[in-house]
Amino acid sequence: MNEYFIDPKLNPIAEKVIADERLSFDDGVALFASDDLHGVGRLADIVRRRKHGLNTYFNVNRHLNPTNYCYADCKFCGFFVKHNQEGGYTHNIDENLAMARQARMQGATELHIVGGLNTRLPFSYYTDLLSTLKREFPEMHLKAFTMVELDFFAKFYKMSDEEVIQKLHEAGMDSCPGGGAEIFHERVRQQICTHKTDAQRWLDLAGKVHQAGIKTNATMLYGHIENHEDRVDHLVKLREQQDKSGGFQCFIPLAFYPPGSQLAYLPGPSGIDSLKTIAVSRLLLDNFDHIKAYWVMLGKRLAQTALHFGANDFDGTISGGGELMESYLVESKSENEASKQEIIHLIQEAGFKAIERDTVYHPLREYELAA
Ligand code: V47
Repeated sequence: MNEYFIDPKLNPIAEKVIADERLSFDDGVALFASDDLHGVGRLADIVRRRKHGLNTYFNVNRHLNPTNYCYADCKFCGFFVKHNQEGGYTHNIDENLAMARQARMQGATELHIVGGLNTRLPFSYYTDLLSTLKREFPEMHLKAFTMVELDFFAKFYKMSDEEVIQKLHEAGMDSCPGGGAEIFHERVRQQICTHKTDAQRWLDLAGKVHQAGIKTNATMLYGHIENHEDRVDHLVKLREQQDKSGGFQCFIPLAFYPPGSQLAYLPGPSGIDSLKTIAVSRLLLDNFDHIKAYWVMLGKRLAQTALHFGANDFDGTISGGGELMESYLVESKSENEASKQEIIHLIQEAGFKAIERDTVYHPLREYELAA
């Protein structure tokens, strides 16, 4: 034990954290290897409080998943369907509009729009979707399409990246979600998502989107076949890209949920692993403002605990659901619907101040700590 009350092996890392110095790849591996969960968490909490104090953000949002047809065949995904299989759907514009209208009536300020890589839709489907949503709900932020979808659009519809970004932006795309990053290491990608955008392309595209003045998020899917070094490699690659292009707002570690996927035989990450992963992410990603505890995948109780392990964002209410999200329901369906009041309560009960935000982190309403 020592002045930080942590495993002495973590002392050199603690010194760096206190001095606000950048941690190395090896520091990341050592943090993952440590059995001192509290120690790792306390270091992450120092950084979290330095950046945000007690502020903890959430928004009111809904997911729209326009189609689940996808050619990519990712082994971890329980959402996609191939064109020759049953259970596929593509929502027409009116169906998407009806879901958006319902979300707006429930106070949503954001639509999070992602779907499969559908080879039977014209590009105009996506631009029409965005422009119709924007026309009907100009005040709603459209957080739409991952780097994997942008890559698919450029290749499949034979456009330059810049053209794709410009056309979608003009149609109403305000920012991009962080999905599709999975684990960047090629050995892992070859096994879990071999047909998908590779790491360098994902990072380059994020850079191009940032260059166009558009914010994006970043994710990491953990708890499947990757090892700790792969996770640290992923985080360091994101940190390097952020140094270059600076447009990532938030990092979201995504806990792998095996049921329904081709990797259903795997156990998925434990709660301890999830808390440690959130903490190490907070510590390594010194140039990311926000770390999200995505309650849909963590479950509400663990997400609440994660606020003490470096996370400062709870994601949103996700009112009305979304088919992709429902493919990784960690808790029962009712448990997976959160009212705004419930999120505020979860944040306040954990000892933090709840702040409703818009997608780009402007505070909309603050809820003081309960007396
Ligand atoms: O890219 C797919 C992951 C991602 C599973 O940007 C799975 O604010 C766990 O990116 N178990 C999509 N994860 C979700 C996503 C996201 C979520 C919330 C907020 C934001 C944001 C982004 O979900 C996919 C993939 O990595 N995923 N299948 C699964 N079985």
